[in-house]
Amino acid sequence: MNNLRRKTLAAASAVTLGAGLAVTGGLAPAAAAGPETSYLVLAPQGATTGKAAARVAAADGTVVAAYDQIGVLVARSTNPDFAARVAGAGVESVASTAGLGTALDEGETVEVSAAQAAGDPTKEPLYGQQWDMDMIHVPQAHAVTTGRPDVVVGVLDSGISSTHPDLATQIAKDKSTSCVGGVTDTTEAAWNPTNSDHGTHVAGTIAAAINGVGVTGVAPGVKVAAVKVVNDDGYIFPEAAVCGFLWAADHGMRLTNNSYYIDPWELNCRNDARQRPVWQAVQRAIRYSQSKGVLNVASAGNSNYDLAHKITDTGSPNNGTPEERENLTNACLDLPAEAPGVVTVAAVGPTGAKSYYSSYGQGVIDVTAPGGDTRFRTQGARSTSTDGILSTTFNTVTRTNGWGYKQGTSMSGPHATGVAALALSAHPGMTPGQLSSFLERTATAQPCPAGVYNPVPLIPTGPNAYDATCSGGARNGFYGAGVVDAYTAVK
Ligand SMILES: [Ca+2]
Ligand SMILES: [Ca+2]
Repeated sequence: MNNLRRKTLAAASAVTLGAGLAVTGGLAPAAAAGPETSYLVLAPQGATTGKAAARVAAADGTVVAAYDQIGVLVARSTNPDFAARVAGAGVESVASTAGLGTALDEGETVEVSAAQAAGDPTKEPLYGQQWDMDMIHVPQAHAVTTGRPDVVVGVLDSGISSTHPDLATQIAKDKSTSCVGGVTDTTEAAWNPTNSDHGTHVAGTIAAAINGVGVTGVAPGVKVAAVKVVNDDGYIFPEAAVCGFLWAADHGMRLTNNSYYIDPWELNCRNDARQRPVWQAVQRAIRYSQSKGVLNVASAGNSNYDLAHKITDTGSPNNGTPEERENLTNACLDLPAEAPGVVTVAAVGPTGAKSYYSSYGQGVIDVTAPGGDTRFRTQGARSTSTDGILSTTFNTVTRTNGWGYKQGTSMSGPHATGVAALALSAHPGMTPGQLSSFLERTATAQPCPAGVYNPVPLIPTGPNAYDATCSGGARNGFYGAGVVDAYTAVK
């Protein structure tokens, strides 16, 4: 049902971590060494990782990152029996993350050319194409505040182009890092984009500068930090996400934007033995970040999926052969969107109606925001790029910066994040829970459409492919508490 999210994937060996076979002088070759594999090793909740680290070493593993704050180790080993050998006292659970990488839902970029101009936010040269900013009353908000530079937003994504003329002044370079592989690398090249400009687009929506060039972001007065979690094959692995949440928490960030998914099943089942440790590790990381004052914002997904009624998931894993899993229950969470305390954001198009692709679900969606809808105008027959979201881009082939359109809940999430950043600038001191409630309270409620909703019956995948039914009242499954509003959030 979903062509945006479950697109064809580049062939990828998910865990290619370099030459894994160490030569041990003089001894017989180790029997049956396998490819080097990454593992998450969890100490019991609240325990230190010392015992677990000793078990990793004894099992022919190497600890590449130790997250003592949450009792999680990232280890690598070529020993095929590593998981069995590492289990024991001091280790609550262990799971290989091989195959658990999830492809970034990249989206297509339609580039535009930018003229020069100067002036207030509405006079940015491309502002006339930023319908999204008008919709959430960004100009009115900017008359109050554009945001404070001590509010730093972690963009957990594919990196941010630090040479972009609309972003160069907006990046907290001292707080930016790569987390690919679960290990931090703070060199500027490491957190710049390689094969994807997704993070550059997201960053621009949050904080592109008011500088007479290109576009404006929702909160150009705040700073963004690149926290690169997408590897060069376009995958996000759980260890990278864990690293990203901890990095943001330990570097004073108040918000993170998460326009991605971290499990290949899309719906990660807590009661699945293989996936449970992954869920636990990510859960610990998110809980830790909340304890440090971070509000995490996540995209709902582009599957037009009712997250409140999970029955089957036929598309996953998206880095392997699809298998059908019956009877998924609500114990299966879309991570990080459905982790407790995370602001879950759906998408609307230029009319304010649900974007055809946006996932939904009563009790799951917290708010909605502009994500674009390039199909509604022709009932699905054709794509109209200008109904997408215009932001900053980086052409990974020509290595040049620019501006262009993308659509998706990946684009709506950063609007909500930007509004939260403005709110925090205008009303400092809110806890993550208070900020989340405030974001909902200041949103513009929007009622459910009646009956079966489908703005794109002519879409080539079939007349009913994007059917969806909204349930709920003032707060409902399509729009949550409503469309975020930058002005009511700062006035
Ligand atoms: Ca600009
Ligand atoms: Ca939520």
